[in-house]
Amino acid sequence: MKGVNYQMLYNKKKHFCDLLSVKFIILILFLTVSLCVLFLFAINDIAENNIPANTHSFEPPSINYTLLNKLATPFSQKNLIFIGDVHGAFDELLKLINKIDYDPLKDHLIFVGDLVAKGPKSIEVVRLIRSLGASCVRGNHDDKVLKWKNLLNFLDSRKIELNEYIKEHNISEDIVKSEHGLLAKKLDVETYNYLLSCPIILDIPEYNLYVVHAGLLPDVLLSEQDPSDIMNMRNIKGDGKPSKSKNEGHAWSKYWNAVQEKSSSPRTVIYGHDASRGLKIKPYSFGLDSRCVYGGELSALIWNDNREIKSVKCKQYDS
Ligand SMILES: [Mn+2]
Repeated sequence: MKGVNYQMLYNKKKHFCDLLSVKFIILILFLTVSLCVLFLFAINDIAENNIPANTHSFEPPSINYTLLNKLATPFSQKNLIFIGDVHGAFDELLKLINKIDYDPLKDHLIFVGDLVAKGPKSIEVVRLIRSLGASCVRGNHDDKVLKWKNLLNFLDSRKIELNEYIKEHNISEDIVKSEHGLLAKKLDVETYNYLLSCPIILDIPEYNLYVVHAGLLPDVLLSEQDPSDIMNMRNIKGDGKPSKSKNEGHAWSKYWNAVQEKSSSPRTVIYGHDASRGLKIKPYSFGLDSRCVYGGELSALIWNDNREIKSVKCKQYDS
């Protein structure tokens, strides 16, 4: 009898051990699967937010954009007034708005981008033009501030300090004090959303117009052009590629005009960005950056029969 009892005890113990090892294997499997899922989530997060690898020349992660918007009909039926690169020159913008006798019931303002940076009152400029219901396109400096704000929002949501992030990614500490980073810190939600809403290209079909910050390639479909090029180009090189520099190739507007002259449905581009070339009026392109922030002028193009230009003098805020 004792033997049988031992046998039963042994069987129970064996059964118990088997049960334990099954539970143990299930636990290990569960932990492994959980870790895999967490790892996949982390990878996905990093990919989505495009967190950069260790770098000293830091560019914040990219941000969403709208490539092309059409100007809504109620606005396109008003008098259209295009304004060049403001770059935070708030006082000069007020003077210009006064000089053109802006009437919100009759006129619609359209900004060619680079509302912010270099000048003293960037946030005030964006708040003002938002309150006026103006249209805009995204400039290269607006884009930099948006990228920073996007990064700050991301860090905020993860409760990570910017300094901590900078150290972790081995990024130079000067980056924290960059102008665009500091402006991003001051952007409130409404101002951020307004800047974010400015498309890369504004299409005004009623007048066969495109508005962009820097330029367009004449022989490439709009949907296939690089937003960064549209916000940065000055020239087109011999190989047909755009360039930020005006020292290689020729002004993009030269090629644009040549192509439009032969076109049965020519399009005119209104743009800014090229302060070094200043106000540049051609049959199918209007360059409106008249160097306000460098002590030049802030200019408005009134889209009447005379294509009238009105300008105000600016203080020098940058050199
Ligand atoms: Mn620019």
